[in-house]
Amino acid sequence: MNEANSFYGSASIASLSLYTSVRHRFSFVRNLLYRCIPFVLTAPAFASGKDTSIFAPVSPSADSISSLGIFTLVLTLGIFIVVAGLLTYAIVRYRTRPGDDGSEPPQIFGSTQIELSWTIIPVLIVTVLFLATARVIFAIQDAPKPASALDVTVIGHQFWWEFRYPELNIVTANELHVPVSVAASVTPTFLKLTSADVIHSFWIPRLSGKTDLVPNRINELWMEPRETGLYEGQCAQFCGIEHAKMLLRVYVDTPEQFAAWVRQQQLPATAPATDAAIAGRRQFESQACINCHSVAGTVANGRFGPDLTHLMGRKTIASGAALNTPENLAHWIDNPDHFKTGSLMPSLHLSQSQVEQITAYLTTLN
Ligand code: HEC
Ligand SMILES: [Cu+2]
Repeated sequence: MNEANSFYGSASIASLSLYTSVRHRFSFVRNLLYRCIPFVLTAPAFASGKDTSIFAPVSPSADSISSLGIFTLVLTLGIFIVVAGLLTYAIVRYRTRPGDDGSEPPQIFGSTQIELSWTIIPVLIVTVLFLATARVIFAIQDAPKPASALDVTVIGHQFWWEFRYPELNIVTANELHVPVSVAASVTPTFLKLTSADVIHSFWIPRLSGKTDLVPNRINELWMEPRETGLYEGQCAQFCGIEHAKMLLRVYVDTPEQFAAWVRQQQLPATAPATDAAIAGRRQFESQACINCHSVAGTVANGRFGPDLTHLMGRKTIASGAALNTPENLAHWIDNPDHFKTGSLMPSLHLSQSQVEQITAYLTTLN
């Protein structure tokens, strides 16, 4: 989330710089340079901002995409330097000088040599870029799937992510757990992507390329993270009013951590023990909550909202819109607009004590 902020920060510094430069037209170039300095200085900082940087890949597919990106950047930077250099040279060399007679310079017309060169060179450059890109696309798409691979189905919803592990019988939301892939245990994760409503897009820049989730269609994506940690991402397709609050969190666990997480997720929901939690469960089951949410082993089997069986195993709620604390849960149940104005969960206008009881129940769902 912070990375996203710093990104917007840098972008707005850049647009502000351009704006101020345009206003002071007299010293346009000088201003452009001065005003862009903060942006140029902060750009590497946000580009290397660990969690979402495209320049810090930790998975082979993200690696090759990143190398291709750098190759393209270097090539186009070369073109930019040549073109801008020639342009600057021409502007300085042929500027108006005192005593110019105002006559036209000699006109050169119809030089086959020049015309051929400015046709052939760009065609060659485009061909090189095309071939390099096609190579990366096919290498990623055709990568063999080892038997040890983990399968996950990702379903995009307005405005949250559903993760299903068909072989492990796990359903969770918004926070994906995958094992790290090391030489001793090669465990890439193969994702099948689809959508329950509109088009969303799955993008964890450090782990893989961006792939859309399209209704009635299954797209595929794989990642093979080599380092443990938390990797963040964001729905990359405008999918409705709360698109910007559709964050993605991928936890890359050690094989032991992942096994423990799987065991925990496979357990049925914990039975509430305290009076408040027992009353809360009764409230929960008598409200509309159960039409939209599932809690394994109870009457709640809705599919419209996130599965709540192991709600407390998640660090955030509502796709990263808020930290998963009892206070935030109470605010959320009272009125989801508190964190996410356009969320598709309605406020059920519960009383203060109903909210407290339901919160007490939800916090038992480990
Ligand atoms: C009309 C369907 C609907 C009803 C009714 C409903 N919810 Fe939700 N709920 C949702 C949706 C959709 C989301 C996901 C919102 C988002 O992130 O944009 C959600 C999210 C949540 C979350 C956050 C889960 C997470 O991991 O992000 C909790 C907790 C929750 N609801 C609890 C409740 C409780 C308790 C009730 C009953 C008082 C309830 N909901 C009623 C649809 C519903
Ligand atoms: Cu989306």
